[in-house]
Amino acid sequence: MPDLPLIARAKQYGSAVAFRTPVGTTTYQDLLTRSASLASTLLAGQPDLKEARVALLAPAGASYVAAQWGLWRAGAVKVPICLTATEPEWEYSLTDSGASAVMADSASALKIGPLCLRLGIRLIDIDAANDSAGPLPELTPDRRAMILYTSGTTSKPKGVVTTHAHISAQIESLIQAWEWTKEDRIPLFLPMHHIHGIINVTCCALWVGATIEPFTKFDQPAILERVKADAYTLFMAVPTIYVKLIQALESSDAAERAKVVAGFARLRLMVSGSAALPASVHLHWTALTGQKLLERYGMTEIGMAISNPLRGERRPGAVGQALPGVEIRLKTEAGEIITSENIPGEIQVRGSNVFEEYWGKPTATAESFDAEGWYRTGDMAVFETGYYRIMGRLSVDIIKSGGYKLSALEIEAALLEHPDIAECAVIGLPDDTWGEAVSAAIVVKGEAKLELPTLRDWCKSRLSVYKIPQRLSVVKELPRNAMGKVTKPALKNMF
Ligand code: MLC
Ligand code: AMP
Repeated sequence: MPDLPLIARAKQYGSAVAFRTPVGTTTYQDLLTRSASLASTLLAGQPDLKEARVALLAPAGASYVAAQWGLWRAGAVKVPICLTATEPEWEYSLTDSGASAVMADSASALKIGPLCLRLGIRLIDIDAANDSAGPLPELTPDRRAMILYTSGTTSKPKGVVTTHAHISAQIESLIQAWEWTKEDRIPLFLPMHHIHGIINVTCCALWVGATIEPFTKFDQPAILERVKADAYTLFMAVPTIYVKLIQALESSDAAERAKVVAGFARLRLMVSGSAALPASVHLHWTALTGQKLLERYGMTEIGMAISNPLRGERRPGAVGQALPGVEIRLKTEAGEIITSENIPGEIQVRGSNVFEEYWGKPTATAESFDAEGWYRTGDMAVFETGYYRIMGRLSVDIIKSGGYKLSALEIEAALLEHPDIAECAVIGLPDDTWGEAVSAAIVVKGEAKLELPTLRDWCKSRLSVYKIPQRLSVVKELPRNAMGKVTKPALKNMF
């Protein structure tokens, strides 16, 4: 197998535009040339990096993809890290994955440079590297390709390992279901350390020869200008973004709103996912723009699994049916496989889309699959008149805020380092914009006083901004059961 599928396909697209920005375009050939050069820089004379882990820290765009392809072509495993993470969070991802190098754009290289120096990790400035391309290794699809850190029911994030074959399966399923073509044009404003941005937008677009317009973040005014100008055929976002767009449109003047709405109405498809899209938001968006959002369900470990149809009813509040190549079943807590409608159970998934392992955590990997190789998602759903509807999660320790999956335990561990906090418990409270808002109940030490703004300031050097508590309740004691465990459902009433 001479080339990875994404690379082999890119070779067919040659002079087609892969990335468009206000200052210019990048063709598929440019990406191939640049990635071959970066692969040589990484290889530094070795024949194959043999699954060495290489972290990637750069904003969405052509340089990011050139680096991603470069490290893949050199035989390395990509470890994307969050642009806005704190230094302790970066350090955890680098040391847990055993990264041997970090590839970063010039601005990010300045920020992460001191940490790389302290950890003895090679730092490659993507913008400066310029080696001539040398021989590249031959790679098979079963090689590990990516480790994505995901928060869960443990206090530290786990590294989700996927191979090139898993990634191809995840991409091909979406290409088929949503009928991607090379005529598609899509804005990319989601973070590049999660699958929504990496797989659903970037990899799918580049698989078919489509064009991406990258933004370093969700730059609403700039994106709306482009929507008005018919720059896109597709739009993929998390529910928080649709809520923010509704707020923005409803507060803009009628003439401006009409232009933006007309732009949205002309898109061929708008997708929502990564968190529950309230039916009210779905209906509101349709009323405003005429677009029926297509809601789908996925997870870092499995890619996308369930989707409303491209053609057919897109049901508000439901996520649809299994995607091509993905097997879904529901299982009761008692372990019975559910075969009829209207009985809730845990979603379990099987297929070539499902990840390989949690990096360095064989026990966690084994526990997440049942005896027949079905992956246990920890999400509850029910099948109703032909559509799955997500009902919630089995664990109270997982929070979804702005589309980010957060671990209550990780946030609690950080808060407990505060000198004035004796005990704490973190939960997600319903929030119209963010889905859930990170909320902390704390017991302070002695007569200490603690208020939300000071606590948030203290958190900034320890936790990414989206993990920092939005709400605080100072309590005399936390509600506990007979075993001494905090009863999180009872906590909700304390806010
Ligand atoms: C940021 N802020 C928050 C917050 N995140 N407040 C409450 N809750 C949160 N979660 C605050 C900041 O502190 C800041 O406050 C202000 O909002 C603006 O911050 P920002 O970072 O500039 O926000 P914005 O750009 O508006 O970000 C919103 C967003 C972003 C929705 C674009 O959260 C985002 O990109 N989310 C997507 C995450 C994602 O890709 N998830 C997919 C995971 S994969 P102040 O006071 O400083 O102004 C997955 C699988 C699947 O789930 O199925 O796809
Ligand atoms: P992550 O681990 O960041 O990939 O997040 C995956 C989780 O997001 C899933 O386990 C679900 O809990 C949640 N999720 C994704 N899509 C949806 C959706 N459409 N509706 C409800 N929850 C969703």
